[in-house]
Amino acid sequence: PAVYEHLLVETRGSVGLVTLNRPKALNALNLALIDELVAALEAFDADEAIGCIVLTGSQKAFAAGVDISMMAGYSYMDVFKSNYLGANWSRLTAIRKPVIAAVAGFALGGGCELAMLCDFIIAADNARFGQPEVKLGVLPGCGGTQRLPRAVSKAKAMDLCLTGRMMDAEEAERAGLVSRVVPLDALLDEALAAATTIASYSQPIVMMIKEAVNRAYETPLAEGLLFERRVFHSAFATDDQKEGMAAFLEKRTPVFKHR
Ligand code: CO8
Repeated sequence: PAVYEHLLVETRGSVGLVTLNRPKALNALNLALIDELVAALEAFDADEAIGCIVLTGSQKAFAAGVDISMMAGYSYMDVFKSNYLGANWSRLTAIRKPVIAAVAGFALGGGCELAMLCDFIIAADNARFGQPEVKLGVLPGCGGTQRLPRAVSKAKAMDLCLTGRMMDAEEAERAGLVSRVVPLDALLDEALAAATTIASYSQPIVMMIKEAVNRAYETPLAEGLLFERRVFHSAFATDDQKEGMAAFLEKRTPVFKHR
């Protein structure tokens, strides 16, 4: 993998691991870091040998938000004309392989939004989530007001966005924002194990699952169900469906062709 200034990028078998690495600023997201993140995720997305991606930060912070020192001096025209953060954020949502966020420590503002943009979040027991933008005289701008109420309840989303308070890992799990909470020391192993499992399955099928689940957020139920059925039918055009079902009947482990 390429070398980046604000990221550590490595592979662990069939898993691509991206670690946000701006420790002096608690991984605050500046434009250079976000450009690098897009490049690193797109490179793994294009790499045939990679089946799943894990995005993580440090033990102290996943990311404490978009870089405030960068934003402080911007005018309306600066952010409007550059479509500030808009284009890159859209590219991150276009990654087709699953991306797991492994979150320890602070995931605040843009950091919380970045975690929510991933396909699911595994949290360490010291994780803290929040949308503190209100304290800075702005509002969440990278999906917080939209993804948070879809992930938790309206009540919880309003509470977090309006008060700017932080929610700990236990509360985040209860609210449905994170899929599992694990001890801090076990976080990376747990995320890599989940990613390795996903990468052992048929890659096109995994992509279809991601696409179909995401569809649930874009369409009325009837349309989503129709989309799912069409994609389900198309799975029967793959040799991996033949292999997966044959292996079950023969009581052996499947060896998927498209991994
Ligand atoms: N931006 C820039 N620098 C940061 C940020 C940040 N978001 N967060 C932390 N840092 C820096 C601190 O300034 C400090 O630097 P230095 O050592 O040079 O003074 C260093 O990281 C360590 O931080 P602290 O000393 O503050 O560490 P503490 O453990 O005392 O506190 C906190 C940790 C509570 C996380 C605290 O740092 C904090 O409150 N940070 C800011 C959190 C925040 O408000 N995040 C939201 C940012 S706004 C945002 O993300 C909006 C996105 C929408 C943009 C949409 C555009 C269209």
